[in-house]
Amino acid sequence: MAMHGVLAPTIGNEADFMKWLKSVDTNNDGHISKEELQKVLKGQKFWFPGLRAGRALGRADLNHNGVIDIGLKDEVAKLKEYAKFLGINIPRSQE
Ligand SMILES: [Ca+2]
Repeated sequence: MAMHGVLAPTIGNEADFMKWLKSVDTNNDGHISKEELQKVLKGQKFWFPGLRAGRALGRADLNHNGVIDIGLKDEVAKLKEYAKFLGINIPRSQE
């Protein structure tokens, strides 16, 4: 995989990703809504955050309830895949 030096997005391990997901879930309801995802993308200066958030949901919302369920491994795995694809920064914990 090609690296882009300091601009390479960081994707932490499973625990880091779960921690990040919980920080994205600003109302702590155990789900990631399109709006919450959109906020993150906007914060990281992505273009078309609404469109991308919608796409992320389209890929990761496997049971079609309109949100990403943090408790569902498969939905979390799909979202992680898409986050990696987009290049979203997931802070790595310092160990
Ligand atoms: Ca879902």
